[in-house]
Amino acid sequence: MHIVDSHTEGEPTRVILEGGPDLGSGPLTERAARLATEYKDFYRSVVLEPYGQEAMVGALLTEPTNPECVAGVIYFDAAAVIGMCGHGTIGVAATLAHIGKIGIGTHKIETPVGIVEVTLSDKNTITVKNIDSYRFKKAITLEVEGIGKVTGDIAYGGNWFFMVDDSPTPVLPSNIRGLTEAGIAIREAIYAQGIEGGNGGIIDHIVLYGPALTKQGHTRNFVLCPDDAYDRSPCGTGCSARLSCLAADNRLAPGKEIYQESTIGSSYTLSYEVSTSPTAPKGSIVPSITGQAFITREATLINNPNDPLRKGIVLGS
Ligand code: PYC
Repeated sequence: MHIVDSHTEGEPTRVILEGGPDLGSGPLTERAARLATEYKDFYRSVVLEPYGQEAMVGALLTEPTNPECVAGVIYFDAAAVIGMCGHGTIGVAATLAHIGKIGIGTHKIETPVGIVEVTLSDKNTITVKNIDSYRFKKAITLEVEGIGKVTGDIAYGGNWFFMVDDSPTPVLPSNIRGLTEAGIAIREAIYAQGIEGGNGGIIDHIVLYGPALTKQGHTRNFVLCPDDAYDRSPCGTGCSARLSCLAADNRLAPGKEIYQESTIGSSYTLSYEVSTSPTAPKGSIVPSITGQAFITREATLINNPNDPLRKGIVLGS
């Protein structure tokens, strides 16, 4: 399998250029559902150790159904096939530039949740114009074991997020374990209390916010992903969901830029426009996320049928 690895603001992406499963030529939602149900061992093996690494998101390139798009892509982590991935899209754009498929300028990429736009200012600096994003519910209070009451918004940015403005534990790089435990406890409370996103959407990403550690930063975030790894970048879909909440609360004007810090101190530049789509939910915005990706590896991934760990290291199952 031909792969290109990159990191976007510290968060790894592995793009499968060739050698992935044949998911047919139907809509990307169908292909993503097939990957999720029929090829779970395959996609997990790509990102789990020993072939992958912690926090890695995979991006399976596929033919787009829309001829205006330069590529179709389906994202996954070690736990699930996910709808969209902001850092992954920046990584995919850098990868497509690396292999000479796209150049400086704006290009469209098809994902299972819609078409996104990428603009390459140079081969590393990329802006993603994401799909329509919106806040679904404001100020939901949960009783969380070991923490107590936690209040957050439910918002959509290509994945479903529960976003807590005042993290119950400091958002500091020295507190990854405490943040991870708090994120998992909040996610368990969400599931236990039957809380969902729109149309039964599974809220599988948790974001905790704390004060920025730099002068230009708006806030610093900690993002727990479905595989329990934290996002080293500020999380593109999480930032999209966040922008929709800031817009809904009149805390940020359209077009105004802010800098979102990640837990490790990398950042994205964010802004939004009000969505004009007649089919978008009320209050939807179109987020823009700018960050940098760097290619780290181009390789052939060899999955040896005799390797007892070819499906990846899975502890506790
Ligand atoms: O950047 O949207 C993102 C993302 C989702 C999961 C990991 N990164």
